[in-house]
Amino acid sequence: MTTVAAQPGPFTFEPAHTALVMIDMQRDFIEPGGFGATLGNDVSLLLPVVAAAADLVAWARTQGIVIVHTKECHRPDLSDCPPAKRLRGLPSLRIGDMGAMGRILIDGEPGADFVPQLAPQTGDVVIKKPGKGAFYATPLSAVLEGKGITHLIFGGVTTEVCVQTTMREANDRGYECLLVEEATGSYFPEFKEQALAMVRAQGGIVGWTAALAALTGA
Ligand code: C5J
Repeated sequence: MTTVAAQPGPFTFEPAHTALVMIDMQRDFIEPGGFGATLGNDVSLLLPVVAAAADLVAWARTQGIVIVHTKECHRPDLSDCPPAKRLRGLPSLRIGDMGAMGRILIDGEPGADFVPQLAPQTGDVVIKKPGKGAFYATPLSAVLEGKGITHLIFGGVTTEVCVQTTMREANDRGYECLLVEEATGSYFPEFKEQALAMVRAQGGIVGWTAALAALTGA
């Protein structure tokens, strides 16, 4: 068993029954010209997350922890993209339109791929998801159950959207969840801080948060 100094209290896990879920570290969210930028966001705000997320993945490999990479993307024919998602707001380009990194948020296009520092390795699990939560319309539950996973460690982007949604889905399914603070980020730094606070409030209503060094030094 490993115990980490976390908030609101210690987080204890067995690496053999733990998975790291790295959420949506894709070029479409992190690089200029992708989905995040079309929505008017300053994507450079997510750059500091990349190194910390890569360090988290590297640490998980040394522990033999299952590594899951999620990828928000849609089929080229958009059959898995609800019109409500595609048509909402006034982005400069919509999902499926041609952008600087290929069609926005479409599976197989360069923009939907992972940033090189977070590229999956052989043996990692890749989950393609059409929604914000990684359990919705994906095989994630079955994969985790098949591997006997009880605890999840989270990183990725963005904290208050896909990371928090997935953590809440996981919490409702009975997983013990830890979010690693430096390995997650938002286009809105204040939303990140509030999301971390929401997770660990009320005795850990959604789970725990911890600094990366607390985990890697545990
Ligand atoms: C968003 C995500 N922000 N991965 N997706 O639309 O958080």
